[in-house]
Amino acid sequence: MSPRLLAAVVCLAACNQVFALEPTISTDAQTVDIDLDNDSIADALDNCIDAANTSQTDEDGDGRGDACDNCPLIANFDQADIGDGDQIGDACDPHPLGPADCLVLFDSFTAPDPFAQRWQLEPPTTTRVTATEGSITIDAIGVTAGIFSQEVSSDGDMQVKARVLASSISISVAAIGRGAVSTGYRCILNRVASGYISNLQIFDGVNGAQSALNPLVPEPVGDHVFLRVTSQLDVAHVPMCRVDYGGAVGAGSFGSTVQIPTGRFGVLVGQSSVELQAIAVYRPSPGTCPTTMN
Ligand SMILES: [Ca+2]
Ligand SMILES: [Ca+2]
Ligand SMILES: [Ca+2]
Ligand SMILES: [Ca+2]
Repeated sequence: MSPRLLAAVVCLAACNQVFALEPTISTDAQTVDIDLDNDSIADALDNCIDAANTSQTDEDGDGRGDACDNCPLIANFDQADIGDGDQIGDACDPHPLGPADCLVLFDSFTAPDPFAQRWQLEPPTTTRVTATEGSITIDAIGVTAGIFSQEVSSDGDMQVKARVLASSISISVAAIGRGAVSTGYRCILNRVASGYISNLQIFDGVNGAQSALNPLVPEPVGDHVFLRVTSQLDVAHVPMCRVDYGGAVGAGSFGSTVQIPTGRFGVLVGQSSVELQAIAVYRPSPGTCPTTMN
């Protein structure tokens, strides 16, 4: 064997070790990191393969990222949208059998900075609202305080995921007009200091507080509540309220037609401290849905 050939054989045996090279000769497609939406998350790991979402946030923990989840606040693993095919999942669709709806506002409060652009404080000068990464805390011990959206719809459905921090609570999900918060309508969840839900009230600017909705079975409340107010198009704008807490659900509708406000939706808290984790607002969809704020 010539000296040159001997050197080549030795190198073939040892060069990979000398240069710490890995034997990576493969063009197999399975070894290539495909990233269709170019968000730096490989499709094999991406919870939205066709929507750029580097943050991968998944508010409801159902494996679908918020950016592509057809119900971002409700775990719906099957993503079923059988009723009307409007891309709003059956589990959260204000009108699951039609007409079509749009998601016009979704905020999981991942960034404090845009908060001031999307939400107004109530009252405007309150210091009881604190925006942090991932949540909004409303400290309303001794006062009433809250947040309201910019105008997003003249009719719609608001869904709120919250965590109660204090033992007593009055939390409202509301749709209001441009004027005072007494306009429009509210669904009010009351909880007494013993830690039991007392009732779910409805309130509108014309009739004031109405009787409690369907009686709620008293039971200890978990840390989390899910509140929802819906204006039902199919029954002449009679709003509905719904609350899910622990293992129980309370729901009911207003007794009469309520004047539809101009389109701000919000949350008011009284005598309690509440952490808002995410809010979604839907509206009926004549035409193209706007870009969602999130
Ligand atoms: Ca993605
Ligand atoms: Ca999800
Ligand atoms: Ca979902
Ligand atoms: Ca739907």
